Amino acid sequence: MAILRALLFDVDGTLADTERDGHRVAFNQAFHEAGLNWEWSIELYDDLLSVTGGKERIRFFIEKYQPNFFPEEEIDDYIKRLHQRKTHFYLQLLRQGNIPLRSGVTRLLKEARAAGLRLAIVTTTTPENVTHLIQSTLGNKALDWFEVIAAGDIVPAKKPAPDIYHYTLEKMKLQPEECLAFEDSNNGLRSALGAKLRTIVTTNAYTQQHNFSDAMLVVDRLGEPNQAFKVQQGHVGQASFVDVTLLHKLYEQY
Ligand code: XBP
Ligand code: MG
Repeated sequence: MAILRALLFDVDGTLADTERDGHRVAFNQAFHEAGLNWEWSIELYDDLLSVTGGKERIRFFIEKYQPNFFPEEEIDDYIKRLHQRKTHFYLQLLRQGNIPLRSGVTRLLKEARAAGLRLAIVTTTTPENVTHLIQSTLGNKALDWFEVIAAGDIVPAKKPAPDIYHYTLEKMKLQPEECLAFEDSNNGLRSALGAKLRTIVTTNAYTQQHNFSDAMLVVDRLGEPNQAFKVQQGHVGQASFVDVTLLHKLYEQY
């Protein structure tokens, strides 16, 4: 029988609420700098989030909302350069320390380490975004907590494709039944399920209406002893926040 050996974490929306006040703002800063009059509002961004990956999201936006936009250079190069500036602005926001980790994340990571569970990051975001977020919230040494940081263009097909999870499992030499995945969105859940992973979803403002019917547990946050989660799906017994004991229980029941 398999035992639980590792926890695999998505980043955007799961470790931190990075989208509305982080990525979205950085995209707008890059557009402004490039002299474009594009403005991604909070509402519009909801639609744009249906596509994962920043470069892919810009392309989707142009095709859907700016069909007559033709830059002087090759469109791929244009998007790439614009996205590099977006990353620059996003890293600046992270350095300012304005993007905290979500409720319960730091505690659960520490508990998992103490319990000997292996950890990895599995995300579509650019690698520097991950390292800066971890360093700015948990400190430089915390990068070593993660055995694998699978991020960005390391696999060509981004979530909801399962490729990034397959890549991580292969690197860690683990079977899907030995892991739990943590996600916040339908695209993320589909990616994890595609790799046959049992998945816990923590919803956020952008994703609370998504379909999570095949998740093992759906809560509005991991929570803390003094900050209970709201359960939308799954059986938690008396628990009011996600800790390693609850993870083992869910893992065995599911
Ligand atoms: C997250 C994303 C990311 C960010 C932007 O999806 O889609 O692309 O919005 O990051 P998930 P980059 O949480 O499912 O991994 O601009 O660096 O691509
Ligand atoms: Mg996410």
